[in-house]
Amino acid sequence: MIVLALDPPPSTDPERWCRSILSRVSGHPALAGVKIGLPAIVARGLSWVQSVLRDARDLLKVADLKLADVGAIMRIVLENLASAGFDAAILHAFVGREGALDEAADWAKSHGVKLIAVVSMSHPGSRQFIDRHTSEMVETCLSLGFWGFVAPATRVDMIKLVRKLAPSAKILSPGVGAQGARPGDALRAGADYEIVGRAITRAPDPREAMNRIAEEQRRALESLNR
Ligand code: BMP
Repeated sequence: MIVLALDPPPSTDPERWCRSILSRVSGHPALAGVKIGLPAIVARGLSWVQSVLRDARDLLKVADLKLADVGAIMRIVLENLASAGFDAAILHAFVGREGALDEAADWAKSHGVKLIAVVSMSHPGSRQFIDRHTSEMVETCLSLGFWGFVAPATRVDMIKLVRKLAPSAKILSPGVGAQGARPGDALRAGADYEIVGRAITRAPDPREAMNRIAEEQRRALESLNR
């Protein structure tokens, strides 16, 4: 399953770019969700996002601002994101429970927004600080009722660790394609979704690229069941 990262390149019109990609991949059976983050929102604000998300209908709609602030501020941002039509939001777990994650979790619970915590990242530098605390961050976020975790397709040992600690949470794994991870490897390690951006959005034919990635995912999972 694929969560498509819609990160418009600079000097494009983000709305037209997102609509054009979505129109090419919409209805694909492997497409489970879309993720919109800083590249799109910094370029043009939030107002246009609402109509794009409306077109995404029953897909998971993830806001990726990787929030890392005090609780009161994260609640304001979450409220704006929910009003724009997002049903899930990504937060950094390293800000800790008290006065930050706990307040965000309270707000999200009462407004039906799914929270997803970053507990390990796809770039090598994640090992320097973040990965040293992955287990504690997973435990804290689980106790606060977080819906899911971001763990990297580029280091499947981290996915396995998160899956062991959180058997029924969702795991979303970036790093497939442009960052070097092979489609399907994260799913085999226990992820629910592979986050894919440029390998699809910058391909000459995004639908064909999605077909190819979905087929690789299928084959990887099939080999697991053999
Ligand atoms: P791409 O497939 O083009 O490399 O895009 C990956 C997407 O996943 C980007 O939107 C990026 O912000 C996000 N991401 C990541 O690459 N690594 C992480 O550890 C966490 C992310 O959210």
